[in-house]
Amino acid sequence: MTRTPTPEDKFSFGLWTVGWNAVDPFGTGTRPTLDPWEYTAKLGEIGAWGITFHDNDVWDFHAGDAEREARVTRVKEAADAAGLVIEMVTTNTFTHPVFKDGGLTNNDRSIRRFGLRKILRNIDLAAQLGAKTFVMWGGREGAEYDSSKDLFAALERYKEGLDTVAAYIKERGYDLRIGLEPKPNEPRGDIFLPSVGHALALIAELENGDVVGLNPEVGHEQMANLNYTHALAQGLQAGKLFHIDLNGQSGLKYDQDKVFGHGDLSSAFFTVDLLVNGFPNGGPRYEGPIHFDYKPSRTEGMEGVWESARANMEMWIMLAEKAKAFRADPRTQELMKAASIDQLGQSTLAEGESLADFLADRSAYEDFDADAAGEREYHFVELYHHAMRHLIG
Ligand SMILES: [Mn+2]
Repeated sequence: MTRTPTPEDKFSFGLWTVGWNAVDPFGTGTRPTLDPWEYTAKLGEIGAWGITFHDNDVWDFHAGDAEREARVTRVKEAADAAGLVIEMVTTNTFTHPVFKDGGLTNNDRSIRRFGLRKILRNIDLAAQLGAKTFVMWGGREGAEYDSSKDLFAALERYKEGLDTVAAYIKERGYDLRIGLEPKPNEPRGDIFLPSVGHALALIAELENGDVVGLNPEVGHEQMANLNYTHALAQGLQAGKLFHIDLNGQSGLKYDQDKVFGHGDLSSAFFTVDLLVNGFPNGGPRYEGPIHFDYKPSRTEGMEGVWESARANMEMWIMLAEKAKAFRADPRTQELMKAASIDQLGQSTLAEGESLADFLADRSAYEDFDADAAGEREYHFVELYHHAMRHLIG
């Protein structure tokens, strides 16, 4: 490890990440399953700052109130003992067969009402445990067959469900915000809200959208062949980047959930560059947890589980150091200037310039030498290559 993680790094892990026993559609588990408080204690030992969980990572779907309470208490005590915060809580509306056609968008109205109640119970728990974010990943909200859904009604029910949860948070006065987690497919053939852009569009239509934002995941955007750093930027621009899920993905495949940076390393570098250094011309910043949503590969035993958990944090630390050095380098600043990145921060019309002024400005159009401007240099390749010098030089 380059240096030891500190609480200031705000590294957090889902209990389901290190807790995955590696069952997949083709094989049984390859690792033992520990109790959630054991994973909690160990995450504290390796330097995490926080933990997150789904309801059913801690207690069984069929558990009664007493068992639920007892198991939550044990996790909370383990977190307190290890100095960990519980920064996010989320609901499992995907494992039990009742949710095979989704929770909020299930064709069966009684299942939608059940799903919504399951979510609201966890809102109370999240607030009680001091979590600030409530992630909603609608993994089963979708379809395999286009004939199976009234798509308009499904999107209306999605809105209704989200608005109901958001209204509940506001009515109770909880200091909690919802983070929607887009994903294009898997486990459904097509999942609703497949990308950050789709989620932002639906959030804009909500009555209580002020407490609803995003939890974008690296692999989920990359599975749709989209640029994760661009997704974060648009979330920030909309004031909606409430939480992040970092992991690694190697191109257009199944959801690999590899260690952060183990996949598209240069994309991970620019993700960290944005999160650590911010936009070059200033703008909104992400101040939330550095949350890892990865899975230790099925080939790994328990030693590999903890090696891979540490690898996520070390990857962040290494990339953050390199990203800071890259931006602080005078040569980088010179190349950014040569690329006119500073000009992109200036408004296209001048302050107070009217449309009439703009139309009267002959230098903007009539006298503008487009051929000469078309010959200008940007040095974008050299600037990117300079980043690579910092990354691997
Ligand atoms: Mn994933």
